[in-house]
Amino acid sequence: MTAFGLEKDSESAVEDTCARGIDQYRARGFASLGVQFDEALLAALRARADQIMLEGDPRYFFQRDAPDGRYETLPRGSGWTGPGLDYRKMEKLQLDPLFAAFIENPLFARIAHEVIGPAVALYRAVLFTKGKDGGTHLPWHQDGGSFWGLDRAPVLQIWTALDDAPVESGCLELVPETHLRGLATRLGGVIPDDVSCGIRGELLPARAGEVVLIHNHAWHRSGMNSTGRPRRALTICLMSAETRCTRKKRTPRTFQRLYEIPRG
Ligand SMILES: O=C(O)CCC(=O)C(=O)O
Repeated sequence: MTAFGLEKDSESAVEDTCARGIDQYRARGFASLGVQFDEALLAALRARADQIMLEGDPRYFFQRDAPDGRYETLPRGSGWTGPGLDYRKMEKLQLDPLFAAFIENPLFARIAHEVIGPAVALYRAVLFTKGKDGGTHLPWHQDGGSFWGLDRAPVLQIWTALDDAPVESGCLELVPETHLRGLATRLGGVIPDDVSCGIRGELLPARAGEVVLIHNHAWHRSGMNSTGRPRRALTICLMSAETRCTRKKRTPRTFQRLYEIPRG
């Protein structure tokens, strides 16, 4: 294990994994890099995620599961509503020192520099949880569009399973090559039923510590969890540090720089 809990592979093996993964991500819209982090680190991240959900903290964004597991009935705008492990989404995890150190790991830095370039910023760091009681169905969606309020489209998300995520836990499902078609709607987000038309994708069960690269425009979704165990995953969205927030009604957001390359 390394300081970042990376599984220790030779430098050339890491390079091969990244190169193959990035090629596949570019061609298909997603790619698994296999298990990259060890259990001690994952256990610490899971414990911290649970602690944040149980204690609450106004700096983070929280969204609790829908009582009936339906995306349409998700509570919106309520934030943290008391201790519980059934928050399906928790954002701004870059504010937590443990998650912040994890996000800065050298594997993610290498991928970000290769895909985006030397100047990288973070759009969001989100924990998606499917609680032991089932979680919420997440419909087909794309992560972008005018709703995101940016002057250019981010294209790279790095998803890491903190628990095993077998098919029955509501694993990721993605439709290959959909990232090549751009956005289904100008607004982005959920893909209307008359556009997705009952399409099925590729199920991507993952083991704890597995890393998946996801193009923001790749159609993806995830189902309910029937394992009786939580299924947590951290996803970070990265973009060029030149990206600007276009929102007008509130102060434009600024974005944290990551993976800065020392000068000289
Ligand atoms: O983990 C999930 O179920 C959803 C992940 C997702 O939608 C994302 O990373 O953008």
